[in-house]
Amino acid sequence: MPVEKNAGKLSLEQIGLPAETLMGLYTNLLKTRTLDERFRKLFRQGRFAGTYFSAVGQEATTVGPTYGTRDEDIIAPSHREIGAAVTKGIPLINIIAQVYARVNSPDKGKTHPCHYGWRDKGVITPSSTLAGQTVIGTGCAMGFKIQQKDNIVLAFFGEGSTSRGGWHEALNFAGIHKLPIVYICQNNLWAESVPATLQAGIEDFSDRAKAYGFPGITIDGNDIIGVHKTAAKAIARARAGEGPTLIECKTYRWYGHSEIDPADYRSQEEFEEWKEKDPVRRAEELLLDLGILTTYQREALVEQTNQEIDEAVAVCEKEQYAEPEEAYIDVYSEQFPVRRDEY
Ligand SMILES: Cc1ncc(C[n+]2csc(CCOP(=O)(O)OP(=O)(O)O)c2C)c(N)n1
Repeated sequence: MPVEKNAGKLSLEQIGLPAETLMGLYTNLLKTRTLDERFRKLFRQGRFAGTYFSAVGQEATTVGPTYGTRDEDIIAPSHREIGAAVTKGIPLINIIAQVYARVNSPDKGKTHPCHYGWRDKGVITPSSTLAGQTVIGTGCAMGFKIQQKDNIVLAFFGEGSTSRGGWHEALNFAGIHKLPIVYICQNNLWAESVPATLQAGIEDFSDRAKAYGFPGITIDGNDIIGVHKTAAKAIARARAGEGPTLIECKTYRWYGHSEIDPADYRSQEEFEEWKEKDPVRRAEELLLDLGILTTYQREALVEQTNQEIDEAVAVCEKEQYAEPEEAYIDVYSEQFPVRRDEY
């Protein structure tokens, strides 16, 4: 009897997502991974200054929630959200220009590498203050509520950021006002060298939502299907005016906090264990198995991304740095405060 392809595995029907969505999720995962690994190499070659915050290993936590959001929806990222930047559609050249701090970066080179923003697609340029964007994102969600728009906000942060006072104030406020926001906690077990066990006396950071009167869910952050479906449900709830959700994604960053951190506070066993749970490979195996993806298509995708990266790097490396005066431009709004009758 011929062995059925996909025998014993999930069918598309069981997964509950169309093939097009699965392919879209995978394409963004692969693009993110390819770009992230290239940035690491470029940093080691001394091609840009500062440091680099890799998100390799935790791509599903950013691609999954962002995929399928509207241009008008807002992303409030922190420093490990390359996947959200790629998936929301910040042009690759602008992502690269940001890391290179050149004048063609959306922030004109004002911020640290990996602080991706893009006004056209509603991605807030993060400042480096942890949980800062959680507060700003919550304000944006309040804005949508006042404007009676059914747009939503996705706020991203690590488990370490949940120790900040502003983080708690933001979630408390969102719970009171039932704001259209989904909080995504990427629990990668470490905040620099501080383990999650020294960050909080609870095992699941999603438990924190209870104190603020909205649902908190803990999920496998390396399962792109689970992350996407859970986030999509929370987004639908937020759009319907039913309020926020906190989703804790258990995941792992493969490399140091940044490229200047050897991560020697972690064990090799821990690293190996999580490497086995590679979210990109998991997605790839599933798609190959379902017959949605071929290895040829995979290679073509990598090649195309690498070509795009090569071209963008060449442009960015020729670009200028901004003039020092740029530091004072676009920092304060000249139109503040906005009056209610101007909405
Ligand atoms: C208020 C504040 N304190 C400290 C830092 C320095 N810092 C940058 S990232 C980081 C660790 C953050 O950990 P977590 O929130 O878990 O995110 P992860 O880096 O693990 O993605 C620290 C301490 C900062 N940027 N802002």
